[in-house]
Amino acid sequence: MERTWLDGRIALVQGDLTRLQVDAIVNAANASLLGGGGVDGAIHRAAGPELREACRALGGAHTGEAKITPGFRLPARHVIHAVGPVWQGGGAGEDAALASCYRASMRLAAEHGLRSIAFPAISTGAYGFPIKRATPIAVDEVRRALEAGGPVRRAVFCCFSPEDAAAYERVLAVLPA
Ligand code: AR6
Repeated sequence: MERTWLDGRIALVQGDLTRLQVDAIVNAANASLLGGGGVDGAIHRAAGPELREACRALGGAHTGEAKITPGFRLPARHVIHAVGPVWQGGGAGEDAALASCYRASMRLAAEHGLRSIAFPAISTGAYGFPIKRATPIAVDEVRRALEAGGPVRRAVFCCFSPEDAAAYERVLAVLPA
C-alpha cells in the first residue's frame, strides 16, 4: 500500500523500512549509535556488521541530532541515524527535539545530494512518544524541508502498524494530493 501527497513528494507506506529502495532510510537510534531493538535492531541486522563498525566511528550523537553512514547490505544507499527524545510527559522539550530529528535528517540528506528519504515513526516505540502528537511534527518538518527546495524530491513515512499509518493519514489528509 502506498498513498501520496504533494504531487508524489510525500508518500505513506505500511511495512518494513529496511526493504525500501531509497537514497537514505532514517534510523530511530539511541545516543550510542551502536544499535538496539525496534527499527534500529532491524536496520543493523539487515545492513550487516559493517554498519556497526561505521557507527562506532561516529562517536555517538545527542538527542535531536542525526549522522549518516553507508547502507552496506541494505537496499537503501545510506542510513541517517537520528536520536529521538525519550517521552517524559511532554514538558521536557520532547516536541522540539523530535522536530530537530526530522529537520537534521532532511538537512543531512540535502547536504549529501540525496533525492529520496524514508522515515520510521521516530520515538513512538520504545521511547514512548504518543503517535498522535508525533505525526503532525514529522509531517510539518518534512513538508517544510521539501518545499524549501534542494535535492530531496521525495520523502516516505514508513509505518509498521496500520494504526500508525492511519495516524499519518489523518494528518496528511489536509495536504493537496
Ligand atoms: N520498519 C518500520 N518501522 C518499524 C520497524 C521496521 N522494520 N521496526 C519497528 N518499527 P522504536 P524509538 C516501528 O522502538 O521509539 C531502540 O532500541 C515501531 O513500530 O524502533 O525511537 C533504539 O536503539 C515504532 O512505530 O524506536 C533506541 O534505544 C517505530 O518504528 C530506542 O529503541 C519506532 O519504534 C528508540 O526508540
